[in-house]
Parts: sequence; structure tokens; C-alpha cells
Amino acid sequence: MREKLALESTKSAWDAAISDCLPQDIAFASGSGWRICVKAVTRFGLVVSHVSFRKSPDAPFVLVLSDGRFSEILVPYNKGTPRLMDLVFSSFPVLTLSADSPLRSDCPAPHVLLDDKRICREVRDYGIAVKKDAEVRRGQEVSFFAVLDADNYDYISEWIFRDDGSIVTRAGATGVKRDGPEDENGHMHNFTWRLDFDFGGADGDSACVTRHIENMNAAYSTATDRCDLIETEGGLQWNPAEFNTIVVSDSVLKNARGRRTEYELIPLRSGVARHTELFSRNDFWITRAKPDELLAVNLPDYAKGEPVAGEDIAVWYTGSLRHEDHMRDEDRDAVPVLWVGFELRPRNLFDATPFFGKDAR
Ligand SMILES: [Cu+2]
Repeated sequence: MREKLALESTKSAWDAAISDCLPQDIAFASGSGWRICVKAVTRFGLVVSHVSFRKSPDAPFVLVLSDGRFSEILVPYNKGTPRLMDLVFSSFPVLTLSADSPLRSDCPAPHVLLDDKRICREVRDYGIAVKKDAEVRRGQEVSFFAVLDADNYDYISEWIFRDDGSIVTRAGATGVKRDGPEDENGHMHNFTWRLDFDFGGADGDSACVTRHIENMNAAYSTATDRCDLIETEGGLQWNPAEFNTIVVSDSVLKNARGRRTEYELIPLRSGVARHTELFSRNDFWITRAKPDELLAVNLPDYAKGEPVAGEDIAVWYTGSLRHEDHMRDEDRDAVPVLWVGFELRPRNLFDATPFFGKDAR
């Protein structure tokens, strides 16, 4: 229902938002598109802002995120020390990328270098988006990445925006081990992202945590799915048996079927990391979004119990990579990239399967 989606980012709001970053207008063959502002920022790496999506050329842009970025990279070693917090202890620069050679460059043509060659943009086919036997649609996406030069390590921050309204965000760790080629010291890389949701506008956002509850006492196990409203600021732990996700909704946005439009944060992870640092005791945190609250290490202080239902909220998510004790020879010269991240997937933004079936346009 177009009227209810009329919380379009107005031209003046867009102009104000992009005054300090590089606006990107992405139009896909499907007719959908993104407006995204990108910037390479010392300490934070790639920062995306004013992220808006429209599902067709004549639909309004719907604001999803006002700001998305790393808020900490905690690197505790298995021996207990060192325990590096790369965003608060340091102010690492963003690396300059190169375009010179197809296989030896960060960002060869037809990729595009942006922001003094510190951000790489690529538009690409991501394979099968949806298929019903012989009827199939392949998807398109645009990727942006920048690399933080964290001493011996290089941290890749990548944001991928797809034509179906979904976003894939991931962090990659590569570079040289701290104590060189013979380094046998296992450690974790814990990446915490801060997502300032301004879904359909800054105010009126709510989050719930989805839970899949399996009843093993039935003769044939039964299950229920639900989403529990998060009413006050605080942290939540990801339970793999419950398939927890965080669903963010806006108080006004609905699709043409009258169903509430939402975005769902789906973890893409291989384990659960817990460390001494208090902010690492939870995988998700929900707080009121405040522009001066950007560092995850402060989360126990930020989360004071203020109401977060129907407010301007920030969602914080931590995913972890593990470099185990004892060296792999594949890591001897430089550690090949390991990735961790999450997906943001729309629910009831479209009225039916996007760009597919008899009503596809
Ligand atoms: Cu490592």
C-alpha cells in the first residue's frame, strides 16, 4: 500500500545525510534499487549511512539504516593475554586499495574505487535468487568493502546490498599473525557491529527476538515459532537450538496486504564466543540510538534499561572468528581470509516473492 510506505527519504533529508559521504544510487535490472552513502573512516573502516531501498522504480525509497559500522574488534588470546580492543586502543587507518592487475589487486576493473581508493564497489550476479523447477530468477547485488590496517592484521568490512532488499554484512580477517610465521597462539576475532535502524524514519521502531521452541515430549516432536518483544535496553544471547534472530519493525510501515513490514537480522556464524569483557557476554544488544554511543565496549553502560519499544533503536551484533592454537602451514606467510557476519532480510516489504511468478514486473 503505497500511501503507508510514504515515509520516503525526502530529497532534503537525503541531501543533508550525504553531505559528509559518497552517495551511491544503485538501480538493478529488476527495477529495484538502493540509495546508500559510503565513507572510509579511520578507526571504523567502511561506514554505510542513509541506507534506503525501493522495490520498483515508482515505489518510494524506504529508509532502513541511518548508520552501520564496526563498533569493536576484540581479540583475546587463548593464554589470557594480550587482549586487544582494536577500536578503542587504536585508531587504525583505512588502507589504499589497488586496481592494477586482475589477480593481484584488491579492486580490479570492472570494480570501481571510491573515496581516495579506500572503498571498492562491485555490481555482480549472486546466483539463483529463487527457483520453481524450470522457472528461475538470478539475483544481482552491489558490494562495498574497505580494509582497516590493524597493525599486522587487515580487517575487511564488506556490505552487500541485493536486489530483493536483503543486506549481507561480513567481516574478514587476514594478514600476518602477531608473532610471525611460527606463531602458535590461538585467539579470537570478535567483530561487533552497530546498526542504527531508522526504519521508515528514525522513530517508532521496535525489536523482537524470534524463538523456535521444539517440544521433544510429544510422540513426534512438535514446534512453535514466536517473536518476543524487547521492551527495555539490554543484551540477549543467541541460542542455536532456538534459531534466534532479531526482527525490527516500524510502527507505520505495512505492505499492500496490510502486514507489518520488518527487517530480520539473521546470524551467519559457526560458534558462540564468551570472554571476560562484559559486552562480549551477549551476542545481541538493543539500545536507544544515540549518536555519541558508538563503542561496544561501553554497552553495559549504554544499556540502562530505557524503553526500546517504538523508539529510535540501535541493534548491536557480535560474530566471532577463531584462529586455533598451533599453526596451519597455510597461515605461515599470511592468514587467508576467514569471514563472519549476518544477513538483514526483509519481511512483508514486498507483497509476494520478488520479481517472480505471474505478477512479476
Ligand atoms: Cu587471527
